[in-house]
Amino acid sequence: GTAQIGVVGMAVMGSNLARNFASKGFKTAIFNRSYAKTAAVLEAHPEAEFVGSESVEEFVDSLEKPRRIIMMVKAGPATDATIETLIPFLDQGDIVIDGGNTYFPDTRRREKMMAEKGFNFIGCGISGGEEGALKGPSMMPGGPKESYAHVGPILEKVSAHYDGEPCCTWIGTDGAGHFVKMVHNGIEYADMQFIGEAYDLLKAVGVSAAEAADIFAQWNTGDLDSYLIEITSEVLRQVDAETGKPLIDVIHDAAGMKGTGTWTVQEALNLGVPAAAIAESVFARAASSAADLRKAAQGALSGPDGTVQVDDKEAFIEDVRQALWSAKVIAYAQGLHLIKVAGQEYGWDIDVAACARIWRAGCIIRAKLLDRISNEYAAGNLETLLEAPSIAQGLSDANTSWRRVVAKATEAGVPIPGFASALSYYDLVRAERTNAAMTQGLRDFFGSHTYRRIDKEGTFHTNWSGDRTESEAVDAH
Ligand code: NBP
Repeated sequence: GTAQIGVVGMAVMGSNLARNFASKGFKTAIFNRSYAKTAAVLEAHPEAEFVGSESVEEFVDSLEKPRRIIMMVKAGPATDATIETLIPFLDQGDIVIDGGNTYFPDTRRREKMMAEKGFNFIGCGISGGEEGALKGPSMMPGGPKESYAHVGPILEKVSAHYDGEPCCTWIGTDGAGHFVKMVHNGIEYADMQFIGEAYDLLKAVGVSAAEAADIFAQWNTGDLDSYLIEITSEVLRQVDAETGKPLIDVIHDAAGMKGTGTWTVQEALNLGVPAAAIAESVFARAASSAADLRKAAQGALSGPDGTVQVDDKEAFIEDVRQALWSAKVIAYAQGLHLIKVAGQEYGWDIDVAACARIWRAGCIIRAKLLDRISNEYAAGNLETLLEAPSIAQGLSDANTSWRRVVAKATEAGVPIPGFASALSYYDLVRAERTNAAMTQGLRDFFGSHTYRRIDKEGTFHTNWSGDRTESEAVDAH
């Protein structure tokens, strides 16, 4: 065969990605389980150098060796089924890439299975939706490093670019790429939750949707410059044709989700990584959709009506901007910390700076801040983003504003689970001493779980039910 790359799955993402490959000059083989989609793509895009096949065998044969095949099919069983149909026709050394939103343990399992058969398997997180697939997404490939040399240049060419640098790089072995994509989505949940809280607070001081659209557009010219802030302005400016009201006021306030945010939080819990601001963002969506819970609580609970009283409205709006920036930084810090810990835990050897670098364009969380974050990680071996000098300084400068916003919102009864959780994290991780001493004391009291002391080595237990003397415990529970 002569095609340089093959795409399996001609739904929205696959067809756009295939067009992207073709537009960059790659002869592209295309295939879909049911031929109708392939035929439709061939017909709609005569300009593209496609090789369409009706059978898997024909498709695999149309590719030059070692083959490069990227699957863009539904995550889960459909991906396993697609791999199974490819296997009989593959040769040793061929490379199969899964570009779907796959849960990373599945990628680890598939990579192992494929390696045992002599095939290379790459799990590649792809962000940017339909437009990204067509014009340049952010790509997060993980798998055998040697095989990246063969596919990397092609992926880098079709990926988004930031200052001429591709938003695609080898992330790490087996599931690393899909893990990083998962955390990207977790951060995306937090980003969006914070934007929602910021808008709620603007409304609470009497800002209209149209005014808020201008405010977000203004914020987008500064430190908050990002895709999500930009489209927030667009959403706020939209007027509903039917009612003449701002569209935002007629959209049902129950948020959907597809699972990647939940996976991020589950993984944070598995690894014991504090990522509460991201978790609050997932829980906020769950709360929004818990109709029965909300109805029952609305009927029973009282409190302030959500109006924020301020003397200086402009100053408060600036405070909200600072709070939004600060909370956003915390979500990035939590997500990147999760990536760092997972990289150690799973032996992925992840370069955190590179993750931030390839998120600068193409993906949903693309933001000016990511350039600074990637530079900070590249400059020093950071345990947390929060210790980076420019970040710590920024948070310090914004701190009074952030606290004022949390206090005002709390007084007024405006729910701000994201802003408040992010601020608690800030105070928790910088505290010299946490309240965990109490937890340890209580655990020792009711369960003889023992504790350590600040002034000497060893594990201790107090005889709470007897004479209350302390003894050194031999066997820590
Ligand atoms: P879908 O997720 O809707 O999947 C449709 C494709 O999967 C079709 O090609 C379909 O073939 C194929 N397929 C199914 Br369903 N079951 C199959 C099976 N048992 N065997 C073989 N093929 C099967 O497509 P999409 O929205 O283009 O997304 C593709 C992937 O990209 C997904 O994993 C998605 O999560 C991921 N992704 C999506 C976005 C986005 O913004 N939409 C962004 C980033 C990543 P058929 O035509 O024969 O039914």
